Amino acid sequence: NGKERTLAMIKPDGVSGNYTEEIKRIIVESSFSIVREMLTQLDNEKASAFYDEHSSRSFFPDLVTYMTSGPVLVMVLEKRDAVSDWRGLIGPTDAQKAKISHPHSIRALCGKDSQSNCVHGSDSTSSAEREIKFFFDDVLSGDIASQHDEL
Ligand code: YYY
Ligand code: MG
Repeated sequence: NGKERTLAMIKPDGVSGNYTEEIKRIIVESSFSIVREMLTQLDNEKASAFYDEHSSRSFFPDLVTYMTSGPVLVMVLEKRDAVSDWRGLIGPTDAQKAKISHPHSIRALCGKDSQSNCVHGSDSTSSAEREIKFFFDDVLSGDIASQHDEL
C-alpha cells in the first residue's frame, strides 16, 4: 500500500519540557499513524549503540550524557514517505538554525542548540529499519509490514 515506517523519538529535553502532547498532536495532524510507542530510559550502553555512527566525533560523550539524562519517548510512525516527511517536520539538526530557517519545525519549537534538539528522526529507510528493530524487535519496518491488526 506504499506506506513506510520511521523511528521518531522525543529526546529527554522534549519529555521533561512537557512537549510530548504538542508533538503528538503535530504528528497526528500531519497524517502519521503512531504504530507503537514506548517511554524508556536509555543507559550509556544503549545510547552509545543507538548513535554508534557518531562514536568517533568530539561531541559523542556529551551526546550520550544528554541522551541518558531522562526518559525518552520512542515511536514508530507510519504513512507514505514517512522517513523524509518526518525529517522535514523536525527540521535541521541545529535548533538554533531551525528557528531561523524552519520556524515552524519541531526543533524550532522545542530545541535549544545542535545537541539539545528535542527530537530524532531516522535519516533513511535503512536507518529506519535498523532503529525500529533497535527498540521494537518484534515490529518490522517498511511497506511489507502493515500489521496494524496485530499491534
Ligand atoms: O540526524 P540528526 O539528529 O539531525 O543529526 P546527526 O548529524 O545525525 O547527529 C545526531 C545527533 O548528534 C544530533 O541530533 C545531536 C548530536 N550532535 C551534537 O551534539 N553536536 C553536533 N555538532 C552534531 C550533532
Ligand atoms: Mg542522524
